[in-house]
Amino acid sequence: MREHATQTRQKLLARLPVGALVILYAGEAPHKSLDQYYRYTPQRNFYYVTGLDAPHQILVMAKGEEKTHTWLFIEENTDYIIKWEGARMTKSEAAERSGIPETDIHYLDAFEKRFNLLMNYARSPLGNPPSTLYLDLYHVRPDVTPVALNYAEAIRKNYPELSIENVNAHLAYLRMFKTPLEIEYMRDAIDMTRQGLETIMRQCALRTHEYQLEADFLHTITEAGSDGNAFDTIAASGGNATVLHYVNNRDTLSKDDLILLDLGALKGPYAADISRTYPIGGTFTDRQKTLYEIVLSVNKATIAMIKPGVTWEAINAYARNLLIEKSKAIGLIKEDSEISQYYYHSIGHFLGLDVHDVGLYDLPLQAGMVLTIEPGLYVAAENIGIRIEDDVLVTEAGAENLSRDIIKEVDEIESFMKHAR
Ligand SMILES: [Mn+2]
Repeated sequence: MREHATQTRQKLLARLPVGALVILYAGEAPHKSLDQYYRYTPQRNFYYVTGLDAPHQILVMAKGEEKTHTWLFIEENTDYIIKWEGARMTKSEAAERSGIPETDIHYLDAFEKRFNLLMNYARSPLGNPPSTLYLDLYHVRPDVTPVALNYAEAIRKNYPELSIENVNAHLAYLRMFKTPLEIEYMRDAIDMTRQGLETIMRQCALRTHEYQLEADFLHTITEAGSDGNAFDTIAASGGNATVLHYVNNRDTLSKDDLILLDLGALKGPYAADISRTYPIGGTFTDRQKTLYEIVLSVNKATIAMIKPGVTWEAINAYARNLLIEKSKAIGLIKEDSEISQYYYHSIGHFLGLDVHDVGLYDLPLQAGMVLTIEPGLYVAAENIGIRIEDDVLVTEAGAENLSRDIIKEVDEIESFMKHAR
């Protein structure tokens, strides 16, 4: 990731004006309960420009008239930390992984002094101190203060002359275009997801509850070296599958039902996001097959239209119209508008460091983007929910389905489940 992180820092600085000061925080694990904390996961924008995944670190980049300065501030090891939590990343490790020279890496207690020097008119190493502070001002909810504003509170108080801008939009733009290294990570994440789904197909006949299949998946991807689930696994059998974000997974499995699995492995911090729908007993009923084939044909036809220049609006309209046409043909609906009872989400989203990745949805597709294509049909009255989701890379020539090795044809699934044991 060193080359990659170095290049993303350069790309980001190239987009910003002279006088820009970027501060990105690695964040920390949120509190869970009493003395327990959630496991740390890197702030994706911090990871993107550093390749580092340790908490509390701070990246500072300042763009001057003639030169730029990049500093990284990291935690210092203490006897206590070494004995209780394990040694923190050293300066040389951080330099090796981020591409930031070791001489520009300091401990966190040096931050204030260095920052004040940077802001000093007479002595700033940049000549002129920066004028605009770029922070990641992503709002989790409109009424929740972005965490970067809290972290930067002292800076804002001491230097009210710094105007504040949001660096999030610049990073969101850059992150849409995946580099070959990022695509390799995502291929690995998808392949581990394939292995997990194959375990589920193998074990399905032996399992009595949804959560056992969730565990089968996590077991397989963990064994394969994954950093865990990219998001909470959806293992929704029967009518549970008509709830789009069903993650309870406590229900019993019934042989006559379908199970909808929406899950993904992480490779490092990169996500896969795949949905497959299987007959729990190993064989689709005629009715299940009819509905499944509709979703599958829309999945395949929509993937086939992906190429540079196509818009999200066009993809959404195409998939929805095809679902309408095919649902009418089997008598599921009469009027176009009725499709909303059976298909109530959009066709997909960008995928990358975040599962619902950052990006601009009004921009026509361009090579290097990775997106999901996930049509579905949810017929609550029949306890049937079907979604088939693949991860697709836009290429110069069209598109590559990165998850093409995860089987989805009816006969392939039935044959796999039949011969699995
Ligand atoms: Mn998805």
